[in-house]
Amino acid sequence: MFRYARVLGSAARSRVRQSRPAALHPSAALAASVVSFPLCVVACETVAPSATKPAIVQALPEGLDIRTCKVTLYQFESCPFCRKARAVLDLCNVPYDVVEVNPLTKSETKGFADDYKKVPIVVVEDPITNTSYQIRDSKIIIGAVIAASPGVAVASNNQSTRLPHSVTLNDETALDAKAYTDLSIDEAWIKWIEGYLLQLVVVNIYGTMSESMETFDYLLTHKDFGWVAKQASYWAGSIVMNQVARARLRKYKHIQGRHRPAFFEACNDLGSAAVAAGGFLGGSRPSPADLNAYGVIRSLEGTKSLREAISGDASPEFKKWYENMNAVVGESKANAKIGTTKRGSQ
Ligand SMILES: N[C@@H](CCC(=O)N[C@@H](CS)C(=O)NCC(=O)O)C(=O)O
Repeated sequence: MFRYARVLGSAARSRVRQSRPAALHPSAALAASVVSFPLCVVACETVAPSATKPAIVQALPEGLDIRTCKVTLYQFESCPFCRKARAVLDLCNVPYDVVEVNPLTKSETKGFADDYKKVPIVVVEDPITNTSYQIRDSKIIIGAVIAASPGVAVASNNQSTRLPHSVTLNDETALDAKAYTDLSIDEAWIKWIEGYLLQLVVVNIYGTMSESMETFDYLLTHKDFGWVAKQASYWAGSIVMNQVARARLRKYKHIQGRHRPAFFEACNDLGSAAVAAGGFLGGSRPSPADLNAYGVIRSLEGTKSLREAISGDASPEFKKWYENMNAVVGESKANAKIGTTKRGSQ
């Protein structure tokens, strides 16, 4: 991350230099960095680190209903992993505050998570016992929030959906049938979502300069930037992320020249499995795999790739699944945002 911070720092201050293509790093972190970077310089408003350290947990104590607690999501706006956390909190009707983390300093999480550099982190404060917990990693957050939301209709152990189709980006990253050995169907889909779908998302939204510019144009509509900061973020972000995506495309030899059709095929794979199972990967109810996929897909918001994918032309089944997910997740339950940006509620 800090490698990118340096790249971005110089990019925003002058012109973007040909950095080492950041091909191996989560690109959404980079996007968030690009978007947030000028604010570090321009606004410099940070949230004081917490005095006490919430216990790191994989699950909340049995019997604790998360909806009776104060919940805070530490995130980057564009991060697909953070979108997953938002999806599960929204689905489970959990009101939560959102803290936008400064990707350069991480000052918002440093006070209680100095050993963990990533987002999302969800902090849960139980007002009855006065105890706080932190949950790290989007997959763990999804499981923990569902388990602490009694009454929410989520499929726990789906058996009816088929496995994802075998896919390959290049010889090293092949997700073939062997990759799913010993995994449950839901776990297999989650592996496919991170190992394949997410990679296709990156190369599709930043693959050409015009796509990259469109993505940043959209991301920046949600930011209260001044004109100069906005222009710096827009140009630096679009150029750097386009280089990231192009480097990945060079590496992903099996989808070269067909990354858009490959993305639609992946959407169709997901959608057709879900519709055949009853509307969701989890059958008649969403499962953790649905939430993982939905978070990744939601990070495409505002892009041509998503518009085309949900037009129904590419896959009516994917469109149906996406509509089903929108319906069950519903409106955002997020309260006002706190953090490096000065904003009201979203
Ligand atoms: N396995 C983690 C991955 C989280 C992740 O990679 N987050 C990125 C943002 S998209 C991040 O925080 N990167 C910051 C860094 O690596 O310094 C999860 O599922 O939550």
